[in-house]
Amino acid sequence: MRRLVVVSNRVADLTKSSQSGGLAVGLADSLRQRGGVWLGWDGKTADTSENLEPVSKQIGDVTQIVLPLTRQDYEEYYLGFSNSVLWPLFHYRLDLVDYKTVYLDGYRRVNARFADALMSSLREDDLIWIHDYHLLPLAAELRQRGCKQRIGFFLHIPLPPPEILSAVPRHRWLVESLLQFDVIGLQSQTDLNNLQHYVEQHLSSTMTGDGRFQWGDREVIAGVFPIGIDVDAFVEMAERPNDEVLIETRRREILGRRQVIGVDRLDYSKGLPDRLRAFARLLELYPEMRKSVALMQIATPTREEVEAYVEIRTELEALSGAINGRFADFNWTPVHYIHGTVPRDALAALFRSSQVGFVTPLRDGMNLVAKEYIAAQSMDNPGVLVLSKFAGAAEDLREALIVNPYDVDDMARNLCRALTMPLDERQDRQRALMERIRKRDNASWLNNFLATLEHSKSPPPLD
Ligand code: GDG
Repeated sequence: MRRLVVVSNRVADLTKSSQSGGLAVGLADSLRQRGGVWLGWDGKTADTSENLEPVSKQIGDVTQIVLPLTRQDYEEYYLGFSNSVLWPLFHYRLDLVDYKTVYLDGYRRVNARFADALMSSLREDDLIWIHDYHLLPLAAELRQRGCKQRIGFFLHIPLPPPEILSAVPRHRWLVESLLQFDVIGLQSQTDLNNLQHYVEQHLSSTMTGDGRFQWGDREVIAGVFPIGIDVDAFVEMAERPNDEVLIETRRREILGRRQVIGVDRLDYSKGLPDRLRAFARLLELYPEMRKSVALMQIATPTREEVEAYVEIRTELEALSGAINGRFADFNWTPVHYIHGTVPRDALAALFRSSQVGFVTPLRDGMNLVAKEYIAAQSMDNPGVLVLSKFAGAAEDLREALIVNPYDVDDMARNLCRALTMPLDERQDRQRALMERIRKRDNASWLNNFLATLEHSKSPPPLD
């Protein structure tokens, strides 16, 4: 088995266990099994005068290499090109793209530093796996430095159609850089189709049915590798009694009230304002729902230094206040809005005790919350997942109630349907969904990707 080298914007804490979530844990396990290296930013910003050399730490068979960024790198590479250009662009939000040439300069500079930091640690037969939109040009930088190893890339976010992608300056350079990878992993068939269309329209190359195409003297494989969760670990966490959640659940049961739950990073791609409006519309269209259901929305702070994130926070606070002002009674608050982070075990227990999982992103690579909500349900009395058709997860989770996140009335009607669904239908849907998330779990994502990268196989077909 070849040694694995993982590169991502941030390094995960390899000493932590399940608290940090499925992806990091799955990758860390794989690194431990094969031995390897994990390179990434440590989340700190240093003054230019400080030492910017990468720092290595040995944790068992894994070498962790962390790279500090300067404040300028952080502003241009991280807040700038990654999160004010690529993130909105790749989520189809051209209106929010804030392009500046210095951002692109910073992005290239930091990718070059990642490449410099990695080159001296590589062995001849390493497998290199690079993650996400922060590091699109990293394979190209490594190739320029003579790297011959197989390099894979996984894009965690959507890939937009060429009409959108081509709106950003230097889009051709971006995609040509991407083609320096040997394997390009995407979350959904829609994303793969978009890549195929770009390559045909702008680079005059054609992709074969099994995702292979020729680029110069190289063969590139592109494929769909839907990311999943560690189902058993999440089931176990959800089944474990959590006293605080239990007290709240009992109180709701006594009052005969149901709970709709939403959990997201506070990001404009997650469709939060229309989700809140849809909940208000439910109360408007079906007055009998008043006092019998509440929405708990957990919105975890993220990227608070980017203007668009400040705006969405203000909007949501105003909206939840307005809905509560309009509908609340002395003993019932319709929207419980939490701007904060909840421990993972409490989250699992909250999913289990909520009758509806409300997941309505405007665009999402996959959306792991949808899969976690399913894993957390009890078969005796499962809740219902209401899921946006624009989440990558919707390609697979067909037994969820699929909604249009731009259509507030459609979401309200489906919320009502979920809240009044008979037990046998809920159980049928839950059984099917559980099978689906088990089939495409964290381990199968990891193994399929690494097998494709290692053996240059075509990606396994999806059904
Ligand atoms: C990107 C792509 C893709 C959230 N709030 C809390 C908390 N979370 C956890 C959830 C879930 C994770 O964070 C969020 O994952 P998502 O997949 O929903 O979304 P992104 O963060 O946008 O992730 C996405 C993913 O990468 C993987 O490829 O699916 O499409 O955008 O695990 O449970 N966890 C805790 N407290 C919180 O308050 N503990």
